[in-house]
Amino acid sequence: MGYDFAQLEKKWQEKWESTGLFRTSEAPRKKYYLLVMFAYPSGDIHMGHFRNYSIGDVIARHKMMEGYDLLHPFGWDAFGLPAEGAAIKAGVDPEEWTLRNISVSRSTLKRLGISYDWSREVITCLPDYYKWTQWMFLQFFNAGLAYQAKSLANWCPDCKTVLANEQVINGLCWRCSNEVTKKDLVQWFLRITDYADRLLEGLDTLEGWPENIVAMQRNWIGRSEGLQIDFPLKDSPHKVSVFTTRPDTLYGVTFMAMAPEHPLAKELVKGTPQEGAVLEYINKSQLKKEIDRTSTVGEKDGVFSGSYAINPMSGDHIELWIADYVLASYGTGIVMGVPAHDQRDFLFAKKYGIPLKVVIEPPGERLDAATMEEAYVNEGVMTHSGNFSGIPSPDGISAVSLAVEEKGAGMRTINYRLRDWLVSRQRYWGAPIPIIHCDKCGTVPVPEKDLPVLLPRGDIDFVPKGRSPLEDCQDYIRTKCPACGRDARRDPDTLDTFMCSSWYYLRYADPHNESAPFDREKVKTWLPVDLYIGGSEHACGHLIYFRFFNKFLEDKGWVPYDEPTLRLFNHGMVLDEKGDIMSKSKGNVVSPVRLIEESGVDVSRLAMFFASPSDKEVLWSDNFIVGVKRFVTRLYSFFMETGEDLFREEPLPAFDSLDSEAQKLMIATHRLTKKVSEDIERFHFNTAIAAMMEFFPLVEGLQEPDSVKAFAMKRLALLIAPFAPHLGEEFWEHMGNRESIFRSPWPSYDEELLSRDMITIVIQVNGKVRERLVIAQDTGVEEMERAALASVSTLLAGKEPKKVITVKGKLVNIVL
Ligand code: ANZ
Ligand code: ZN
Repeated sequence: MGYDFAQLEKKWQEKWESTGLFRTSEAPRKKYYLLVMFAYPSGDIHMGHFRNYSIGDVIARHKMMEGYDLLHPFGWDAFGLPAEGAAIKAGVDPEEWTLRNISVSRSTLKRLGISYDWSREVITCLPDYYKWTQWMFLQFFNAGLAYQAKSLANWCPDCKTVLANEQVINGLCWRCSNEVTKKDLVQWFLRITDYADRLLEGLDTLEGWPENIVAMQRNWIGRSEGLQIDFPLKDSPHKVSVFTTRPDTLYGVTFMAMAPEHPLAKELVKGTPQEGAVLEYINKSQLKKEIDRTSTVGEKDGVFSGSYAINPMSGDHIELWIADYVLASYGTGIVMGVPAHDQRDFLFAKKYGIPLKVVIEPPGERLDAATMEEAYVNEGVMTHSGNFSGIPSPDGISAVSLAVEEKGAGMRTINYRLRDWLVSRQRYWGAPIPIIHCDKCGTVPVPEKDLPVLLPRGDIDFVPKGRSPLEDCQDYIRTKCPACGRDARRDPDTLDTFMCSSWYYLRYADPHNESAPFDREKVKTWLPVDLYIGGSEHACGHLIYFRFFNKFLEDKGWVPYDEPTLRLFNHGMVLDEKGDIMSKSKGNVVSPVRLIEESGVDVSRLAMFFASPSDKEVLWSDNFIVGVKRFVTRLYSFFMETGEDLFREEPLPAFDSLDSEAQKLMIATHRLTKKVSEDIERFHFNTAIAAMMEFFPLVEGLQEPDSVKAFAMKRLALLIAPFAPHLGEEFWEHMGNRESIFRSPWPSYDEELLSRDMITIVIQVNGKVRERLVIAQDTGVEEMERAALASVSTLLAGKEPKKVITVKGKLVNIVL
């Protein structure tokens, strides 16, 4: 009776399908919405998908066993550049290419046995979906939150399209990793900045989100409270306004610096001797990367404008420079330079011999401008600051702000790093923007009854030219104005695909609705998402955008919840053995299809889970398969060779009447139940599987009584089922059960029984007691060491211990 995984997988997958095991309930009693980030259909499923979606599958199956009604759907983020790239390269139709990839990937996901309700599948490039993406755009437009503006947009010369700020990663295009430049273009924006404060406040409620993602979003939104100060210009009607978070340093200003893109820069030098040098500098700085411009290391350069500003408080006359470490898009685009207390200003002043003026000193210390080697950026006591000298600098911030306001020389303001979301793209494969441009009526929204605005198909030249390919489709572009009936033109751009992915989680609640994006009651039933699983690379893009959509829809009364997802889990990446990213060009791609064909789904899953905790990277090696395969083969034979009679319902004898072998197994069974339950909650599938592997020989070894043996085996089948679902079902059926194992309740454990054999051990670091742990009496040395190292991991701070001394049942001493 060999382990024929292929036959087993087929059998159970067909059964799940025919019995509708994963079909979503229309009237859930106890709902659980498990969302995994949907996929780009750019090829077949890869190891990253396999891991991510299998993690979700474990949780889903576990939740089913806990009695929840699941919504566990899947879909495709199907618009976007790869399809167009294929169209250009291979001459295939983007839709055909996309749908073909979807069908390949979908059948792989089905072979992987993942518990999706396929009847709720969502495909964003089909009109029944993008109709509602367009509808969303119109809701924003009608609310005054979608607008067209000319701006210096991020431009990828390679993709020949604009990019949102969130799609520029360290100055590079998120798609092709080429350098992003700037281009002055008229584009569509969504006013996400109107929601900046609410997006920030919401972060405080997201306790189930990883702290680093919350911090990244907080940073990205970048709220900062400060003071806007107006400096009059000498011999000029103009004034220059700065934004500063450090009004306490106002008396230390020794120069002003203006962004090269600032509109005043060219104007101020017109006809002056400086004009040539300044214009040359402005052109040069356009070629630099933003990240280099703003870094606090490396040279900062600039050029003197010839103008002088006047400090409204001290009356000092100060030089106004043009310098490209100042960004045009932040604050006012001008900074007051305080070289003694700001590092970038310091580097700049040193380069040009601009004087330093110390106005903050560490309590009880003197600072000498002549010998400073870097800016003093900390708090301290104000000095050389007129009436403010002597007061602590944190108090100085409000005191100076007040004085500046009283003088009418400025006011307190709040600045955000967040910019409005640029949503138009000059590409073909996206949802058309449902706007008509009319010479008489201006921008006119397409009436809802005319949605969707269908993307024209057929003979289209996809090669990017820097403007939308749709612009050349005259049949598409030429239309009538819905307001006045005259000749008008459709907007030629398409929507950022991140708009499609900003609301798909709502569509899953009601995927076939033809008269609305979704039914409010259904959304009320299923939302918010109980757990969202996906990659952390979306921290400052998708994961902000979908919160923004949700808040907007809440304002419009469409969604009764403020936040779309209460709990977020980021899985780690799958890398190759050496820790490199898998890619076709490196030739190190591991195919999940090969793995499951060689070893089966369950073995592949167990091996992948066993390799590392779910939030950490996996350095994949086929070696992980070997040990797991041995375990599974033994487990399978053991279960299938155990006669069905053993599992006839027989009451368990009282614990105290059992012999010590049987007692030991009973306790181990309860302990395993607790361990696996807790490990699933914290996504530590690796230790859950290790515990099951350790447990199995105990079951194999027990001779009698049958009832205890049967109890332990049943338990093992239940606990392993979420991880190895086909095996779980097979074992369950073999034991005489007719219903799916996933319809049986998740087992509970007896705390009282567990406490009977627990002991406390001591964890020492260099002989000093640091921790005490409660563990099972018979915990092995290895497990003790593992638990000990984990319990003091913050103390170790990544240091490798020199030696670990373990006394079983007593202590672990870690020597550094
Ligand atoms: C004077 C000063 C003195 C500053 C000091 C800092 C330290 P956040 O917290 O990010 O809002 N700044 C303002 N606008 C800028 C721009 N367009 N490009 C580059 N830098 C800009 O930072 C606010 C601070 O960043 C401001 O406070 C300003 O420098 C600089 F000891 O003003 B500060
Ligand atoms: Zn009109």
